[in-house]
Amino acid sequence: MNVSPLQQARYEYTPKLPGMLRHGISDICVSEGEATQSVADQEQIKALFPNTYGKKEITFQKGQNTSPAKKQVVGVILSGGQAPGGHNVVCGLYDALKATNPENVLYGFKGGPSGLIEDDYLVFDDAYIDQFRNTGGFDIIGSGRTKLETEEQFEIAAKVCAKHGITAIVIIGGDDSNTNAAVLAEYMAAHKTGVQVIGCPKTIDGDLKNDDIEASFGFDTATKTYSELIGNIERDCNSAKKYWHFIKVMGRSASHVALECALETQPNICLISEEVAEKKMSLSQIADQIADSVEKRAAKGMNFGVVIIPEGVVEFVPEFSALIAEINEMLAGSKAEEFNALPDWDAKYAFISKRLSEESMKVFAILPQSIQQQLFLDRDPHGNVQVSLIESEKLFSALVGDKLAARKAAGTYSGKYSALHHFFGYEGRCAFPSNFDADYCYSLGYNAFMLIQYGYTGYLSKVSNLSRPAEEWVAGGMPITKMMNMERRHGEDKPVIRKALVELDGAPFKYFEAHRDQWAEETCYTFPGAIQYFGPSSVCDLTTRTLALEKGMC
Ligand code: FBP
Repeated sequence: MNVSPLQQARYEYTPKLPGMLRHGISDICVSEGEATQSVADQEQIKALFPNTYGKKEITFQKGQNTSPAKKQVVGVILSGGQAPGGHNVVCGLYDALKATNPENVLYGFKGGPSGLIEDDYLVFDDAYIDQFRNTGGFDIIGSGRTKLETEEQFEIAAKVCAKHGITAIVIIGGDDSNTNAAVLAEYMAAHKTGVQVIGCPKTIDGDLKNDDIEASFGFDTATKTYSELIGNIERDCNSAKKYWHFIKVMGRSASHVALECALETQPNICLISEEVAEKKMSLSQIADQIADSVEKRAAKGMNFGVVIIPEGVVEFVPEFSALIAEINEMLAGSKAEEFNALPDWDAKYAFISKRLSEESMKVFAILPQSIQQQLFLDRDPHGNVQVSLIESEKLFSALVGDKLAARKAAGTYSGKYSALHHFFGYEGRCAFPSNFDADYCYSLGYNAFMLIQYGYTGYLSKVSNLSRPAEEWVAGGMPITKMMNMERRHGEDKPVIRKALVELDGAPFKYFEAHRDQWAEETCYTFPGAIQYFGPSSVCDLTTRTLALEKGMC
């Protein structure tokens, strides 16, 4: 197989383990901490997880390995969106499993959780795994978004495990997948299947974090990749001095990705969805905020700039969410057919204007026609508007254009405004993992096996102290139930891991807030450049500004 020089060099990279895992398998012992409680709704969560609730936090240490010498057959699943480093979780898991006993076996279920249900798998060996070390992507076994959540699926999963003699399943996924890992662990324990379930925290969105999990893997590499591209655009923008660039970045609901990129590149504007929701901002207010920056910069002769927009922002604009809810209602059931049968956009517009409330019609009316039409074209299997597909970068640039035209007419603005659009999402999800993600992921996988070997189930592989050098990282495990609370989902109260949104009183947002007025008016761009894999540790091993600020390191 032909490989690039970097790919070859990355195959040879040795990921750094936490100091406590570096002494060899026979010298890793376990230290149990206090019994845990869920973050909220303790009685309800305890009742739902009678076999896995209240377990102790554990930490690994240097010392005699006392785990039972049992042959392990482990199955691993990659769940949800790709995130750089997933391959290294599998590699770390494989290496620890084989170092413990060469007879141990690792199955990889293909295409996400459905692979387990459909019994679609491969068995890893050295030659296969070595092609994926320190590389991006999830193509080692593929990923998928099927949810493992029903009793029927669990029953099939238990049968598949019994068929192969599987002793443990490792689920690498986000908040939903790890919630389901906890439910599966409880099922396996309640039915005395002997199958343990361990989760690993993944998502570029950065929204699986809490008091125990400092960062989800992939966030570091994805944000570094986007920040490199944004920095390059800023340079271009400051060279040509003729465009306003509107850049949407991934992050389905939380704005951690946008905020981290802003901290890395100091754009003129970065919207933060959580702030938009908190201040109940309207589309018009947001457009005014951006137009103010355009106007101030134009007054200084700078008809250019960069705006970062988080993918999920429109869902956080209250008037927009209300509009979406009305449209979903308007086209529910057979009404969609009536709408689709209308001959042209004018007829459809008349249909819409008769049915929307006055407030929603006002919002609808200010949208560019392409966005109005998008709201009726791209619908999910339930017939709902797919908000994530809305081109919000184009929406906001058009709204800003309208604001500036009005200001020009009023004589308060006389600059030039020409907008370009970008969406950075898939570009970052399969990049070669940064050294941080390569090390963190390998450690998570290695650690997951140690949890299995010591008999734990319903735990999330936990590696902490991440803002320090890897030598000082702390490896262990946390019961997933500790991170759970009850939330209303699809009309039912469900136990879930709480999604971490950007905290407006947290250090990363506070830093951004303290500097953004200056960034909006002046040109303060910073250029992070490409991820560096080889070179001084001060350049290659740096993690995110978000983590550094959260830990008071800068
Ligand atoms: P996960 O939450 O599964 O990690 O995925 C996050 C994400 O990358 C979002 O940022 C993005 O909105 C979404 O996946 C895109 O999903 P898809 O790959 O299905 O297009």
